[in-house]
Amino acid sequence: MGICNVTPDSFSDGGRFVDLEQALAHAEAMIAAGADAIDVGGESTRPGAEPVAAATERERAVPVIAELVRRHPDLVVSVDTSKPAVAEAALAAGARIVNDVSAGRDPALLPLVARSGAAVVLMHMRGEPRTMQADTRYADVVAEVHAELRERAAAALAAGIPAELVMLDPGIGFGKDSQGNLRLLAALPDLAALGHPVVVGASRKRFIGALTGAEVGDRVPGSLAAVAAAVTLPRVLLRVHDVAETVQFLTVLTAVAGAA
Ligand code: HH2
Repeated sequence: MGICNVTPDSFSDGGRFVDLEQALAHAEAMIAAGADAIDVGGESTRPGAEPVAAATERERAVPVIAELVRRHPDLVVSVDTSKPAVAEAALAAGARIVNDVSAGRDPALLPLVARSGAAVVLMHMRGEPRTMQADTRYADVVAEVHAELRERAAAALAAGIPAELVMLDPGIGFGKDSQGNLRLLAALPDLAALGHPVVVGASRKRFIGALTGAEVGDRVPGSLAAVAAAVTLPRVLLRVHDVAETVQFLTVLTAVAGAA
């Protein structure tokens, strides 16, 4: 799933795709490179980011979604939002996934997704983006994140979303330190054992810089290492910035596995 941030302030590509044509050209390049899905977001959730109004987020994201759906009827388009008003407009425009970094914190979101027949990504985050890195201590990060996701998945099922349409994401970088992120990546098989598809978004994130010293634009190799940690899962959606590099990496990895 390629990332299309229609925002002025995203951490790795903020400001590059703020208008409709730029965002579409970026999405088209990712589709040509082999993306199966595109995640369109109109609000940055990087550490320290300020929230934006629903109307602003909707005006940024929905025209891009509508045009992608019109041009590529088979493409899975996802909307990266926590706001029911934005999700509703995106679903009406043809989005098939609501990617919610707050895991359905707004009580209107899960029933809305259930009514639409779309899928939902429930991502773990501690607090909110503005403050989430203030306290990254856990007694047991894996146990706590997985327990919370299990509880949110139960809420999604109770709202009427079928289990195969409820995807779980440990929220790499969302209120976790580098060691916490690494432990969550190492524990992905345990997350998958909860019985839902898993989503992993480690692309270009800060823990890669902390480990290697690489600046945000130079983190493709580290991002691919995180992909390697996720790709053995039975059902996984990889949220990435660098689609061509990821597809090449997965093509060779899969070919070698197939030749064994
Ligand atoms: N990470 C970001 C945003 N949305 N959604 C899911 N499911 N998982 C993630 O790990 C995730 C996410 C943050 O990355 P990015 O979109 O590149 O930056 P920003 O939030 O600054 O727009």
